[in-house]
Amino acid sequence: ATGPQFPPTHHLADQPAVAPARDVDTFVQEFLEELNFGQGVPLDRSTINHQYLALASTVRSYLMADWLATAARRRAHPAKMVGYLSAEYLLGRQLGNALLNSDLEGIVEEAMRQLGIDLAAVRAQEVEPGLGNGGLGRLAACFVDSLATMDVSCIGYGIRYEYGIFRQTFVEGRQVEVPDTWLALGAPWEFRNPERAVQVDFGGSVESYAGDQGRPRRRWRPDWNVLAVPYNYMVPGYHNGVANTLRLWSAEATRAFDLQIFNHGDYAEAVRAQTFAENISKVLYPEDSTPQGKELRLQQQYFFVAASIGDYLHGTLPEDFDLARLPEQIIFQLNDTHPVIGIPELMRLLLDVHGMEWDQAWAITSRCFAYTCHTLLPEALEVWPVSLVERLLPRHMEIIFEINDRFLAAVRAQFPGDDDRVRRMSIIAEGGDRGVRMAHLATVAAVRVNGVAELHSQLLRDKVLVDFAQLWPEKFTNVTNGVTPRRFLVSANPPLTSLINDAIGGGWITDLERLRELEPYAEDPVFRERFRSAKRANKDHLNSTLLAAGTAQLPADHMLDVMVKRLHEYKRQMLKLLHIVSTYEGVLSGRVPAEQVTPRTCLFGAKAAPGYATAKETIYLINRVASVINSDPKLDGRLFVAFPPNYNVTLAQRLIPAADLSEQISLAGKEASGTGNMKLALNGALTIGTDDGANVEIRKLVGDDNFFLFGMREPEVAELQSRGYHPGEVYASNPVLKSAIDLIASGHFGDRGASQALMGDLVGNDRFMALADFQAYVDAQAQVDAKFADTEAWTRSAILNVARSGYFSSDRSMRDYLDRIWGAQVH
Ligand code: 73E
Repeated sequence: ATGPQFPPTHHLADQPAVAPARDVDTFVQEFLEELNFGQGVPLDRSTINHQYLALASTVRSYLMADWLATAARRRAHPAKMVGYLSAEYLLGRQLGNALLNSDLEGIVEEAMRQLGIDLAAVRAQEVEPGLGNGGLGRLAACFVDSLATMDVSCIGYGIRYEYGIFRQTFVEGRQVEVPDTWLALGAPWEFRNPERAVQVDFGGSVESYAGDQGRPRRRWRPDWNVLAVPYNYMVPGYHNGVANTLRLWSAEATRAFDLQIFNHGDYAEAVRAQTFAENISKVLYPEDSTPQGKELRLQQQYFFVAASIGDYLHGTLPEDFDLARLPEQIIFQLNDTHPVIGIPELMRLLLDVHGMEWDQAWAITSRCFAYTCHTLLPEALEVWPVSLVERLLPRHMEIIFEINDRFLAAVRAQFPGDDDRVRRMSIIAEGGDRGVRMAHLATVAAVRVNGVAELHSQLLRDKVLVDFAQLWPEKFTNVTNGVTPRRFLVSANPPLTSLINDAIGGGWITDLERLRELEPYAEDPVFRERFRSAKRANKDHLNSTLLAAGTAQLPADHMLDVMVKRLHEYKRQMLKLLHIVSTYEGVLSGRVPAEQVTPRTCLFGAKAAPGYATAKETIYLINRVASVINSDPKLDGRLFVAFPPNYNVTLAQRLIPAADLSEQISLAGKEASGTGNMKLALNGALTIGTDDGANVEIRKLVGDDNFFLFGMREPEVAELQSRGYHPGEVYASNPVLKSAIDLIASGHFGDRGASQALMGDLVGNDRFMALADFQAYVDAQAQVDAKFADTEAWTRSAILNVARSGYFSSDRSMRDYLDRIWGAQVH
């Protein structure tokens, strides 16, 4: 048997946990105890790190009673639970969030003041757990926050990467990646629980044997395994006494590590084998939206999903649970295709471990999963080579083939003679290298398939998964993404939060649509002035952060124009750069007098996947353009380009509240949703954006007067693509564009070779049609400038952006998942 074995639990008398008293004196005492007995130092010898670890442990002990009580309550009143399966959780710092949600901020500030401890410095000591790449991982973190705040029974399952997303540094303008050693100085938020470790098997072969009444059955004979050790994190709800669990798995060698090929009873080899096992959770793959097809990546996926499903079935459910009722107890939400191998895994457990027949196992499995797709880029869809799956997970490959056979039989029955349709829909991509199309497997098994914004869900139905939508129209639905207002407004933006609270009270924090009540204040000149002063305070705060990081300061009177997101061609950082360079070139050539340039600071934040050459060249170019523009006196200080390194959640929380303009300029039809767009609008930035992803919904809600729309719409993009797109013609026919590109290619910003190569690719290929949208973008930026010149009009629009962004709370997203997908009940 490969199922995990748990030691017996001894049921002692129920003893509710008691939290320490919520007063400053008690907190000081608890903190000093943690410092002395937990860290082993007296206050006067303690470093900032000691203080951070002690403070985190103290805050954690206040949350502990909630955590235990929530778990006990859920055991006593079992409701359908959400098992959120995600390979990434981009959590951001924990201390601030724990203080906010537990309402301990005031007590802690006073306690630290009394002890003479610099709370800001202590908070800055925390290294955020960067266990994700970008939007997909941050979305998972927002969702678990909202579920805790809404008191929905949820466990988040994922991977405790020893190294999260790399730390980005710039060396002479080029991105250099540094390993993220987030665990090095201590990990005060996690609870390791080795007793609930789950063995995860790999490799080997499958054999037949005679089961009950001589029935032929199959069984997996794996040839190596690792131990998945859970680390539990609390997920506190906002001011509601709830704390859910996030369970992240770490790979360790099993005690009797029997990887035969590595271990021949030789001690040194055995130790090496241990390292081999630990490799599985060693590092987060740093590619966002481009699967690497690496064996280790598939190992990671199976590792965390097998551990999670095993943990739920054999560790969380009561021992005598009737698995026929599994779909009433749990819904596993698949965050993209990364956890989709969980589908054949549940089938395997039901068939091979629990002895069910296929039809019964499938009836259960096909009601336990729902699938969220996050992309439209064909190259982002995961396809695993059949040969690899066969080698690593032979029994799963058999099960996938069987699922496919039965599925294709149903397709043939519905569409007789339509062989082409059968080929298109098959889970197995045929041809030289056969592959498993994970999105197809997910769609076949899931109760629901959702996209992440209205346009994206529409395109899924009409294009990417059109055959499936014809077969099962009722399976397809939309849930537009959202963001947690606790982290991205209350915590990140105290000046705006208190302004809002003064105007409409605090109910909006858990009911974000109530921000609508701010609408009338857009007409109040006193409120507008206070709104501007909140923005200024946020800019000052951002400046102090940039100063500490050794990055250039932002001039106070500039428009702060931000583009923060992963570096990807489809997001079109190059389009923004072309606008910057054309503004500069206009001044250089005398076409535009410097005094007509609106004072702006264009701020970029972006990591490039380490293997993504074009993205890295773009970063290098942005940095070179920045250094020339920032020091050219001809611009009269009116245009600055800032590119602080290592954009992450912590920096996002500083930057977003300070922004005036939000750049959301992806090629229409490519950005599934975006969530930075929501955070920026919610913090009062106006958007300049294409009709893409959630921009469509933002514009509808905030109104055309408060949004700068430009560029081709998705159908026009498709039309141009099919007609044949020739960027060289656009280049030749637009003199402003041509001058900007020529200036770059001339080597004006250094490294002529690199510049020419990048511009050559742009003029020759331009896969994401930046040139086609250039003029429309420049025109829209002129409208931005005109509006910014009218301070009162701009502020009015900014306030309306805040007031009308309540829809983008992840609380609303969670309600939509509950209504449209999970059918689970709140409470
Ligand atoms: O549009 C975003 C979306 O807002 C999309 O690109 C992103 O997910 C966000 C949340 O829904 C996304 N990330 C990935 N695919 N889509 C991805 C794929 C592979 C590895 C890591 C991330």
